[in-house]
Amino acid sequence: MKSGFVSIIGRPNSGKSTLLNHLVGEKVSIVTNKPQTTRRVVRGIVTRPEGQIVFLDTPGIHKPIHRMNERMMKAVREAMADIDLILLIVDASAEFGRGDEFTLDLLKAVTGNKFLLLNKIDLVEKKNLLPVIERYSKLGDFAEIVPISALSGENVDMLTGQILKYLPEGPMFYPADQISDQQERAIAAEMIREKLILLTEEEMPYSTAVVIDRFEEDAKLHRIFATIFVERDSQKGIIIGKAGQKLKEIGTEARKELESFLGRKVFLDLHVKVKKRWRDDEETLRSLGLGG
Ligand SMILES: Nc1nc2c(ncn2[C@@H]2O[C@H](COP(=O)(O)OP(=O)(O)OP(=O)(O)O)[C@@H](O)[C@H]2O)c(=O)[nH]1
Ligand SMILES: [Mg+2]
Repeated sequence: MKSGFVSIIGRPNSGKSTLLNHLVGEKVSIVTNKPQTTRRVVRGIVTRPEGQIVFLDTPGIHKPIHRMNERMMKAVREAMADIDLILLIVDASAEFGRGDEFTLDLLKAVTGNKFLLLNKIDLVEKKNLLPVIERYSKLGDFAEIVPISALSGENVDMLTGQILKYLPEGPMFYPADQISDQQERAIAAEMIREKLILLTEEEMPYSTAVVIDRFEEDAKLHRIFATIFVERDSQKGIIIGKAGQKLKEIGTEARKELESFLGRKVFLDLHVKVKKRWRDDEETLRSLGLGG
């Protein structure tokens, strides 16, 4: 049988996590309409009679300002080394820019097979895809170029078959029924962060983090206690909202999704804490799995 590791690489918001979820068939990585959602590598595992593919969803490629963002980029570089196949995913509905050039430059240093995935074709007229394909064929060395819609799933199933062709013979790395490497605790933190990002605006998605303080289960329910870190008092106020309304909304949304994921009742307790410049604080980064 075939098996291997396949990294999904691309700019923020290009649809990497959406693609991972579609490939795996379940939500294992959070998705939002705002860039820099994914902060750590998330593995999604697909097992077929022909073989096993371990996909690595990675943070979007961007210029780091904070230590946290440097760690995110380090994770991307590590996911490009020692890998069987790289899937570069680009938003075909967006203008080509310097960020795309930067991404292609990073990829140039990597030997080994690469696919180009032109994503969001549901938003693009077919005739406008050709110039994008031509441009990328000139700039990069791609074994396959595949137009897809990670959202609708167009061409995504076919992609799995194509990927398997490029993988070596190898063993199973995970049990056949395992779909992700993430522990329930980590998934809970991510689901809370997803709702936080979706329900807040401007700088908030970037300057918040979620840490699970306690994760307990008994016969009836899961009890989850989590802290949301922000950088300033004003941000704390925004997240809590008038009479605690915003925090309540975030908590309710997260709890509903956690209950359906865990298959049982959840008691969720959220606290907001100000921690100045946490994005540059090693200890906090370590507690978030972003330590150096
Ligand atoms: N119309 C359309 N939207 C898509 C498609 N794929 C992803 N999106 C949307 O694009 C946005 C970003 O998707 P993500 O999967 O979070 O993107 P990402 O590349 O993981 O982003 P980061 O984690 O921030 O790097 C979300 O609003 C998705 O719903 C697609 O094929 N078509
Ligand atoms: Mg993502």
